[in-house]
Amino acid sequence: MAGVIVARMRIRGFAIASVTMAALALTGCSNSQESSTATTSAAATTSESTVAGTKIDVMESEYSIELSQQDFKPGKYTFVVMNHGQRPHDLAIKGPGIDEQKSSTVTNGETTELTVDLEKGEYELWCTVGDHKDLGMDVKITVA
Ligand SMILES: [Cu+2]
Repeated sequence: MAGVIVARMRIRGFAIASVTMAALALTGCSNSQESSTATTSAAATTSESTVAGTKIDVMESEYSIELSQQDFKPGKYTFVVMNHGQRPHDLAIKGPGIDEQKSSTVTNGETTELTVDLEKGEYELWCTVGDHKDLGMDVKITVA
């Protein structure tokens, strides 16, 4: 019997805690917190486009992908893709924890960024435009 009572008290205590947290969350959204919340998200967006984590320069042209770094440790990386070629290119990546992510497509002289979290393992980076991958825009990196 005592066990049942303790269980009920725990459930009730949990319910109260949940309601309190929900109320706090609501208050936070609708009150003076709003401006600081907006500021925080704006700052996060800015730092992301400024380059989150380790910056890797990626030179793309017909038909190759060159990385400024070959050794990778687990962590956050931003691939800054520069199109030095004449045709449009992009950068896609897949590997542990990443099904497939890709940057926007850029034309000659343009840059685009792709931020990812790399885990230990092997990743493939390639260009998804046309048959560029088969033509040589395909590299593999190992995160160790
Ligand atoms: Cu390409």
